[in-house]
Amino acid sequence: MIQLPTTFFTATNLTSKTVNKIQRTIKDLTGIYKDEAAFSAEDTNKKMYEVATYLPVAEGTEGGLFFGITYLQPGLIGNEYYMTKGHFHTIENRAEYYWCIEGKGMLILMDKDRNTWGEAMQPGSLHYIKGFTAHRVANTENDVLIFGACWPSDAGHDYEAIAKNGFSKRLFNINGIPALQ
Ligand code: S6P
Ligand code: ZN
Repeated sequence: MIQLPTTFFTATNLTSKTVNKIQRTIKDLTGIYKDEAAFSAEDTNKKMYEVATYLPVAEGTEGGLFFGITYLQPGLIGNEYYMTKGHFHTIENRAEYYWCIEGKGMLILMDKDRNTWGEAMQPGSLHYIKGFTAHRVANTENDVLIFGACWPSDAGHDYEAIAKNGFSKRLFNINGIPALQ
């Protein structure tokens, strides 16, 4: 991770007719949270996050780049923060950049040997996610967390491995402090 000046990326909106928007609700995170009782007490139609993407070439095109901004709501399910589903790339060696625009959170990373670690996200933090590394973001504060992403257009998303086996560590809110354990 390197720290950029916070004025480096200030855009929080992508407006163009070529921008797609994906919305994920709590239901889309089924099976991911540890506290199943807390999960089933939630309104599963509530919005968890939105992703605005600019896809200038067809998905799967070799050599192109995609760009996206994720808007992740604040909240807890049990003691676990609202977070993205997380994925490896289908072409596993494909890398990606994330950078934090607004809010605070934790980028949770896991390699193929299931070693898991976190990088704190705050405005201006730039994160290089190397290939073969699963990535997920948790919102650790009370405001919306907004972060940008840029990834190869042929990377693809493999959600299955994470949906099945999860990350080897979870990020819990322990007395108000994020703890990866
Ligand atoms: C795409 C990039 C992001 C995520 C987004 C939502 O490679 O990593 O745009 O798609 O942050 O996360 P997820 O895990 O639901 O795709
Ligand atoms: Zn990715």
